Amino acid sequence: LKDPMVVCVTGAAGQIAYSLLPMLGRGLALGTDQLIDLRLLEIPQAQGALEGVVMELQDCAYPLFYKISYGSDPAVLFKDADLIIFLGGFPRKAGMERKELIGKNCQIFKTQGEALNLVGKPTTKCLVVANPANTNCLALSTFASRIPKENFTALTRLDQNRAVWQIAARAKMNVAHISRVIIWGNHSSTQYPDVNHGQIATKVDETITSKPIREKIADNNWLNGKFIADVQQRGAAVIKARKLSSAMSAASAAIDHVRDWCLGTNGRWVSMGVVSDGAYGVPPGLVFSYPVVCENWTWTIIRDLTLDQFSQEKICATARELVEERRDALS
Ligand code: NAX
Repeated sequence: LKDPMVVCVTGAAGQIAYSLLPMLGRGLALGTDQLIDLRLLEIPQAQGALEGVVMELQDCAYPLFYKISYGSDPAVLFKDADLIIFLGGFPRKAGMERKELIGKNCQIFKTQGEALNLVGKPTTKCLVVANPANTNCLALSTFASRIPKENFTALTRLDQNRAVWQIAARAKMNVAHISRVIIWGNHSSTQYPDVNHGQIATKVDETITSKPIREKIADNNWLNGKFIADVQQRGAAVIKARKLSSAMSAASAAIDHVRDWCLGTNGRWVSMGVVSDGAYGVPPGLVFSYPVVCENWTWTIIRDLTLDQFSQEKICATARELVEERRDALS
């Protein structure tokens, strides 16, 4: 077994955490040989519920959880962390404006960013799930300026997984056959699920060949219309049906994101919110979802893809929304 990594999860008494922690304990994110020094952060009012979660984790008796601690002070729990998964945030209340939600969450990420700046390491890696995920991630990295910007990522893998499922179902294939589906931009309804570079693997006489998604699914009206809208609105559809927001799928996507970042994608493309260096005309500094490949805790943007006008407009629109969010968050 490898020496323990310090992994902190915020919002640890919430519903995503309840699905995520068992997957972490079973080694699905960092490998089944990686010991974990687990730290759980919650607000003071949720410490009672958190104690219950800790009791259950103890009762799961995961051998990989070498130590479990919890509390409400980020300056204690973030100390020397190797990985922090940020699930904790201020929820959207009925009648609340997006701007107000951004303001409240940015305050949380400012406080946590300042704590991280004091006690984190230059190698601490961060995944932000709490919404607005891209802009929270930007606020966090802004206030933890001692830590390289490349160490901060936001979750758009759930959107990718949703898109891949829709394509697989339409093509009557397994999700494993689908590759290179991209989520561009913000984890919001302006995100752009793009299949123009996507492939579907088909077995012909024992040989596997890949065909463009647009060849296999010839219905352009569906691909450019309902497919995009359904992926963008999937979170709302789950809330409508479940009366609760996505939790199991969000936890699973967060685990996928960490596993791929840590253990590598082996050339597979995945989508992650990462700091823009201006690639594809996106304003530098925004946390923007791009197609990337990963290896040993580094990510590299897939460059030089040809974008048609439809894609360029969609990417511009989601970048514009992120510019507005940045203004609301940091002004
Ligand atoms: P819950 O409300 O069940 O849990 C959030 C927890 O965070 C609560 O227990 C709360 O006490 C805690 N919390 C609040 N402020 C905190 C702080 N300052 N420090 C530490 N903990 C704090 O929400 P849940 O369903 O678990 O969702 C968590 C976040 O993920 C939400 O912001 C949600 O909007 C976001 N999501 C993001 C997704 C993505 O793909 N990026 C998809 C799923 C989800 O909607």
